[in-house]
Amino acid sequence: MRLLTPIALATLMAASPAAAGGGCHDGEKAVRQIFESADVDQDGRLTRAEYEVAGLAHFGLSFEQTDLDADGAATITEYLEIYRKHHPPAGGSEV
Ligand SMILES: [Ca+2]
Ligand SMILES: [Ca+2]
Repeated sequence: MRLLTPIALATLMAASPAAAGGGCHDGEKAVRQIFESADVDQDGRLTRAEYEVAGLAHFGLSFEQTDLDADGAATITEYLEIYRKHHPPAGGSEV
């Protein structure tokens, strides 16, 4: 089973540069790990089926919200972009 636990997802949502203590890479590392766990066929793209099987709806986003370019699959690039929107670099200038 590759279902993600609510704890893992809560960790992802709660991860912040300050809490991680090691810079923003720890949070992005967690995003990658979750993405790779959900990407069952490991083709680098999360389809709607993979998204639903992994229970990523608990992430708080719909599949459509993670598929930023609406090409039918979410990539790690899209996930990291979403993560960065939620967790802007501490001390960085707001855009
Ligand atoms: Ca896949
Ligand atoms: Ca996409």
